[in-house]
Amino acid sequence: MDCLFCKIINGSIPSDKVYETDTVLAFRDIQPAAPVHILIIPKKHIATMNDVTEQDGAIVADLFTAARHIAAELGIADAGYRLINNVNNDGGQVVYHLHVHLLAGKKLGGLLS
Ligand code: DGP
Repeated sequence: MDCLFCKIINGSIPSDKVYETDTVLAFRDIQPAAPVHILIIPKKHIATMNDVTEQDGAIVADLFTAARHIAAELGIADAGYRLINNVNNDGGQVVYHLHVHLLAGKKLGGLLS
């Protein structure tokens, strides 16, 4: 499959992994937008949030559970963090494998513009 994040999952492209389960992988973004910028992805290839089905409920829960574990492990849970999912072109999605951005490490500015 010609998917960048599937190649990171299968190890053919290296990544700086921070968390992994049977269903989820998390690694540092190569273009960090904050001092902490981690991508949390399902191991199942799902292109966008538009492709999530009712059968993927456990996977979506696993993404958010992973975020909680990572925040605790990195010591950022109390200070706070932001989770973002970009969908398609207007949402700013560049990689078409579902992912949640975890941003932290500074006071983040306003989101809506
Ligand atoms: P999005 O715009 O939501 O599709 O975000 C895609 C992110 O993926 C973007 O912040 C940069 C990151 N990225 C792109 N290529 C790579 C890569 O090869 N390795 C890592 N770690 N991150 C990547």
